[in-house]
Amino acid sequence: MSYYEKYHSLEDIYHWLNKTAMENPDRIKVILIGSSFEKRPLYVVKLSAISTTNTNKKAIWLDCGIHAREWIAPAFCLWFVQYSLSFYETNRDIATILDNMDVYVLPVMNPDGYKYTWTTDRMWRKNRSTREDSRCVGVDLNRNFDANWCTEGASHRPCSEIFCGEFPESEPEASAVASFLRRHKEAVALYVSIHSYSQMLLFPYSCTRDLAENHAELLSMAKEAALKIKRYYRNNYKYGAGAETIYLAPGGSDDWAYKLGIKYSFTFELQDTGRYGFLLPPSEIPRACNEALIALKTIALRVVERI
Ligand code: 0X9
Ligand code: ZN
Repeated sequence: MSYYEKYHSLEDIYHWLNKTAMENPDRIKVILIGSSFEKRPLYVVKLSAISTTNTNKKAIWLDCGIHAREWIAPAFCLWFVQYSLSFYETNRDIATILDNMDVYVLPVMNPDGYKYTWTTDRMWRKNRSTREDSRCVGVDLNRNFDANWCTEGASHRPCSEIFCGEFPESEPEASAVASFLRRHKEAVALYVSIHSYSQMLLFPYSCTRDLAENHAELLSMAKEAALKIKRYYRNNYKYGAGAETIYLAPGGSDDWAYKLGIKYSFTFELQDTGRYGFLLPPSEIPRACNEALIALKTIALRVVERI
């Protein structure tokens, strides 16, 4: 069984990152974008084609593990990096994507929460920030972004699983990602955030029932990706605007990135639909990741045509 068919502890993932960067110095750069509440580093892997002479290259942003218990998400980020490194020479789709776009990958956006799911509480969702006025720990990082922040679908109560935090970007993890994207917003053409579970390909908005300005285009991209998953893996993924397809949930990273001007913005909810839920067995990692990969490739190729 390969390294990528298992779940890995946070320490393992940091080690993997270091090793992968050392072994691929011409393809990978590691960028420190900030640190977590408990002061763990937030590393982004910048993945590029070898011969990058084009300095105005567009980019894809991919983050995994905003929610601590969704272990398949970091597993997918690792899977994606490995796949891109291994198949650049032989897979035309991945070559087309990397020849036209760099990919910024944040494998674990919530390292403190992820660590906590390995040591103490497997079902932890939020980050691990503390506050003076409450004994409850953690903010839902996907309610902490500045997109109709803390309206219906989020909570001001620190003990809630969907606590939005004191103010938008109050959390160092959300603020590090938002600052990086603000600095790179001219380059980043596609934003993708990986979650689980429920098998959905979501796009803005989730923070309002209004339709995104390019709703029809996002819908057709998500539909094509879902059809590919169906054709290759015989699995059903729902797709649509977040507010209609899953629920109203303001303050999410996808809506915020969209409002920043990244017109192609998606949240993927990977396997399954509830049999194992967050406890997806390692034996299911390859299929879950391959499904997400084909969806990501499909959408990224459509974005390449438009940039
Ligand atoms: O509620 C969420 O944050 C996501 N679902 S999960 O079960 N992984 O927690 C859905 C996110 C959809 N996008 C936004 N709400 N912006
Ligand atoms: Zn999630």
